[in-house]
Amino acid sequence: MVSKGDSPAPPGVPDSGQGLVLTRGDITREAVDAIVNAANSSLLGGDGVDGAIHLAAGSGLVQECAGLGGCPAGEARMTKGYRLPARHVIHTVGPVWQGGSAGEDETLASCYRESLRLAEEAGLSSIAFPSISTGIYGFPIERACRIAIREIRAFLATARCVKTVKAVAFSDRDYETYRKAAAEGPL
Ligand code: AR6
Repeated sequence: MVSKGDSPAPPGVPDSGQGLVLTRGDITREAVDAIVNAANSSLLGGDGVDGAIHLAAGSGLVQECAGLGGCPAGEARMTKGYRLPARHVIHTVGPVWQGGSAGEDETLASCYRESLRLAEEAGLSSIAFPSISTGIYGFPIERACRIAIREIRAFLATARCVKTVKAVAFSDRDYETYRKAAAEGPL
């Protein structure tokens, strides 16, 4: 599933339900092995997708997170999914946008790589990402989508366990941005 309606999948984007899958919706509804949370370094919850994930998961999630001792930007930590349909949550901390010269691109790329590495190490096969850093943290979405798609494709090329990586856009506009970035081909 990549495109809406009957439009064909853009080049390089499989529509078999495996590989990179672009979709639009609320990530808390995704019944995958792991959803990724765009957290802050405390891992104790916040607004945006972080707030939505904690609300849907219930208080068990923040209790487990409290034992993790936080997480630096660019790294990731895994917990159980509690009341979510997803079995696990992978919490990663994106960069705060500071204009683009403060290593934001590399930190964002690291969030994708580290989250995927944890999923692979745990033997998971499906994982769903929100658009990390593009809300409250202010990272421009076009630039973030290119980085996300580049890292996901590179990872899938060698992954053994992870078969499906969903990029979940929260709005039609964000979905279109992902679709255009994916249609550009390998980035
Ligand atoms: N499902 C999918 N995507 C969502 C959802 C949802 N339910 N809700 C929001 N988004 P943000 P950040 C999208 O602000 O920029 C928190 O307070 C949203 O439209 O959630 O990484 C943390 O604790 C946007 O495209 O995360 C941190 O303090 C994307 O998710 C800070 O915000 C990310 O937006 C992290 O900021």
